[in-house]
Amino acid sequence: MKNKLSKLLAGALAGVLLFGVVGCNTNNVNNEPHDVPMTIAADFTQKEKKGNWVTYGDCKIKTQDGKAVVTDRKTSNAGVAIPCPDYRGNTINATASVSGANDSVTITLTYEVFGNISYVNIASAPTTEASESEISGNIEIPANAENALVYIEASDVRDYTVSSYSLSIVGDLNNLTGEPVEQLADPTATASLSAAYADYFKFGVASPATVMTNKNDGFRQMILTQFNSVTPENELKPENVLDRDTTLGNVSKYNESPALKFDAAKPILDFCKKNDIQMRGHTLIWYSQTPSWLFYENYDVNGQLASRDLMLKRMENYIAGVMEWCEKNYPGVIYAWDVVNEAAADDGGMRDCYWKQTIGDDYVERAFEFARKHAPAGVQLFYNDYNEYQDSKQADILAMLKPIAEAGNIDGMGMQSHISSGLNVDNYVASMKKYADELGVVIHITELDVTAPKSVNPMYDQGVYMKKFFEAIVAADKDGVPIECVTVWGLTDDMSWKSSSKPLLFYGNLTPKPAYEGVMCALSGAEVAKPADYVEPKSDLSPFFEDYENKEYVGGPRYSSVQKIVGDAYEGEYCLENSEGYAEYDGYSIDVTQYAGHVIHVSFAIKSKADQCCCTADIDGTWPHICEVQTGTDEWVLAEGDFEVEEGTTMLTIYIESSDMSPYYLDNLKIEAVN
Ligand code: 9MR
Repeated sequence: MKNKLSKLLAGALAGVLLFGVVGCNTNNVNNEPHDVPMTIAADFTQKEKKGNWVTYGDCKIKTQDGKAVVTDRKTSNAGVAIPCPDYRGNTINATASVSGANDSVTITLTYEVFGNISYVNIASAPTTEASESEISGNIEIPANAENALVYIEASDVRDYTVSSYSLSIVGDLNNLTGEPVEQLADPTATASLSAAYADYFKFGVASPATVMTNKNDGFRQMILTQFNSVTPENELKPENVLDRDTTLGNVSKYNESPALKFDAAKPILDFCKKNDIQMRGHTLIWYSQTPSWLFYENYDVNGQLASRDLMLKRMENYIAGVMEWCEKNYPGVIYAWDVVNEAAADDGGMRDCYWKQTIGDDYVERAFEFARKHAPAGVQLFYNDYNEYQDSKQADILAMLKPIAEAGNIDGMGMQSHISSGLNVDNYVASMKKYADELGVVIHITELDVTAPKSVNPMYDQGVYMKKFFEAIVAADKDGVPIECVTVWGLTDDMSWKSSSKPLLFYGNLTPKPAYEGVMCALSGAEVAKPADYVEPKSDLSPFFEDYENKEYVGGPRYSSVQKIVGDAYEGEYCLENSEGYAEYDGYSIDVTQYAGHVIHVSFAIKSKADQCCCTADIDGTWPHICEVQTGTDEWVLAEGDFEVEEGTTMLTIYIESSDMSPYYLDNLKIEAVN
């Protein structure tokens, strides 16, 4: 075993050192160096293109009183967009003011990397028809991204109006207009993950269909070399499978059984069939990426929601239709289906959604019943969710799935595992074992990606964490926890739905990352190599102090909140403003890993219109408050508290959050070790 592994690792290293060039990219970027504006603002007094905006997807946009009114939206992602191809390699801020009857609106970045299209959500906000919501967030665009464009999508296909929309560079401009994008490395030179893990579980990957139609063969070679299970990233989701035009074209014919189409998924199914790779079907019943018309009488979103009986028929026919079509045309390719995705709510109980509203709380049970009835023999049925390892969410999921397991209608728990390298692997493995024991099901890790830490050596630290994570799951597998497949959610960092957090095993040009090496080292016992640019982490316990007088700060947003130095300070001239977060818990965040093994004392002055502000530690799905303070009067108040940073902590951030989305202002932030 050891010999086989050292050969595999030698192969991996050769892959890094000798990467051959495969394929060439479709470089649509204007490679002549030219000036790039720091801000691109849509001008809705001007026509498309001339006003810096374009129409994205199938919808109509008319300009009126300096606003863009978006109507006839055939899909929820159709709307106003700003192209920003010259912004590649930069962090940008996107800000829009939107009103409309959709529940929420999202700003999304899309770009092409080496022929594959990626979509990255930047920020979301609830919307109403009566008032405007401001949506704002930051995102990093990969240096190799071509045709970058930022568009406004919505939870629904209802109209929306945009009164302002702009993109701007955060920090200094990185002008790459004169730089060609990189070349792809030869993926066949990298040792195979699926071969290395063959004794334990399948090693899978999520892929978009663009990989199969891409003129760069590298991505297909990568799948064939590395993985033995494939999940279509979006192509088998209801929004791609439901045939809107045919269904709405003959409502009485399709009333109980919406028409289906499989054009989006065919290239992936063909690839899997041809290459004898098994597929995880993802996903049948989901609150998201399912068009709202499915849930209405006569499929008319302006009418009434359909009755329970009708929705049960539509649900059964949808599940049966998808499973039967796949089995008939691609027999044996799909070995597992995510029957229901993300039915548990983040704040406890079941998530409110159209399925629950129309059918009732038993919609999950009914879905599994129908799936069992129509699934080909031997195809495994899964429930799939995120934050599934957190105690309270796990309790809700277990309660929901118990009757389904008792009825014999579920075979597996899909642990999505969108995690960070702060997650405690022992707790994670314990939760995995609990699912298997209490439900009598097998386990698939279905969407693994690991946010790189905001440390001085993020790629290396992520690699070290991957080693620990895979050591723990291999140990669990050896101990009898039935882990049958581990799927990573994407091929490369640049293709990831959260590309800014660099969560995958391969860089954008297909070279393996330290994260890949960590996965391999989990089997060989070798240490992840320190990179040439490794920086010794600070080990001194000198106190941390920020008064913002020199306009500098070392922390950053927990997700996408925006920090600005502003006046009106508690003391001196300047303080730090935190605003425009993705949620209340998206605040200013600071790495305190250097204090491992010590109790820290945190103190600061804070001002906010929100009723309460807290300083919180970010530990694997538990968020202990270090201190809480009543704000709300918009006066400065002082806060302080102590917290033990456990010995052996490899990554810990603390952050400041508020009870609502009002901005907060921070001054004199001090962190010191007190023992
Ligand atoms: O990776 C998918 C991304 O391309 C889509 O834009 C997004 C839309 O919701 O869905 C992503 O995949 C999700 C998966 O289907 C279910 N679990 C969460 C994943 C990440 O959002």
